[in-house]
Amino acid sequence: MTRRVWNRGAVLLSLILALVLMAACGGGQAQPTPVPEKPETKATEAPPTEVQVEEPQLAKELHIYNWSDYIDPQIYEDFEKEYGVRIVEDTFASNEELLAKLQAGATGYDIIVPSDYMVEIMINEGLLAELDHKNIPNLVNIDPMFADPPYDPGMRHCVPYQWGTTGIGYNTEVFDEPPDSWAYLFDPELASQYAGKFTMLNDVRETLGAALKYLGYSLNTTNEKELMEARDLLIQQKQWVYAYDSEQFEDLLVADETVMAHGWSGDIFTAAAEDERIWYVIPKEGAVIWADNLCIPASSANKYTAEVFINYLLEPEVGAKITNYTWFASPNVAAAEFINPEILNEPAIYPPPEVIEKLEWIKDVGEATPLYERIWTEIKAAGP
Ligand code: N2P
Repeated sequence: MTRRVWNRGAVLLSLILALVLMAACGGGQAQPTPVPEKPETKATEAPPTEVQVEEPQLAKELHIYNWSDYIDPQIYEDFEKEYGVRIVEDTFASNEELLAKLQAGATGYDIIVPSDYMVEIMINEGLLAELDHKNIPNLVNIDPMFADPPYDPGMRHCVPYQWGTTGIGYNTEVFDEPPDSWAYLFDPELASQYAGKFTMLNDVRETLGAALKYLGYSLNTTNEKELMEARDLLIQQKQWVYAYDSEQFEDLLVADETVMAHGWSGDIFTAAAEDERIWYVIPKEGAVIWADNLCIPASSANKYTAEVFINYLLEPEVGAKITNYTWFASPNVAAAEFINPEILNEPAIYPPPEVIEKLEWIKDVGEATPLYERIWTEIKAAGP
């Protein structure tokens, strides 16, 4: 639909300007300057310009590139029923996979879900569109704590979707005490006891990050010596690792293939919801805190529809539906009253301030990125 906006506004504006000028020049005294009722138009001149404003139409389909198991599929169906837009989902397993896809020129995606540090990288590479906030009035529902993230000030490009931590999922029947230290995964004496029985995330920053934390370093270090130490530790650990996996680690725990998993809070808690033997712990040395975000690639042809969908996801009930399915924490404050209290009151999902203090955000390591990548490739290629 095309809405025509005639230039009545312009006429009104000139009238107001004229009146303001009159008042200013005449010190309040009325001046006899005639104000034309409408601009004179000479016969040869073009008629007053029309401003044409495109009223956006909804696309028929929206393509979302998401992490696996990261939304209640019912939400896609409800959105289609309400808006007539079919959602097509494709999944990725790491931020680096998502970045590589976009860098390779993939253009079919309308919504992507990168984590914090990757948002910053993507903004710098010009891969993200700027959001039109007036199409997303439900932004008011975002917790002020998440509304001005350092990686995307003022949410200019993205809207926080879910947040959580990266820790250790485990089978409570196998452990007398919770494995609340990275030592369970890295100390040769401890880790060897669980040989072939634990997984590590298939993720350069997360897995190097866990090793760095165990060694007492920042998981954003650019110090080559520290990074080499972490590399050696991971190569040593490899003999006890069942698999590097970011999509099935929770299922492997439930299936008794493993007894421990380096993994994301919500994924472990969804497993715990179906198998009471499973639980999750944030290692005492500290761990990763992260937030994933809904962003629109600069290449999307359906930006308006993507914004309408993002706004829909921010509805309080819909926001709660997401968290009630994923068991990750929600940045949507208005959703809280609809969130399962078991989730809301779980300190391992919404950690208390003293735990949050020990957590570290992954940051873009800039020029050290190729070094991280090289180390990761070396680890993956190492025997056994
Ligand atoms: C969902 C994975 C969450 C991604 N299965 C953590 N950034």
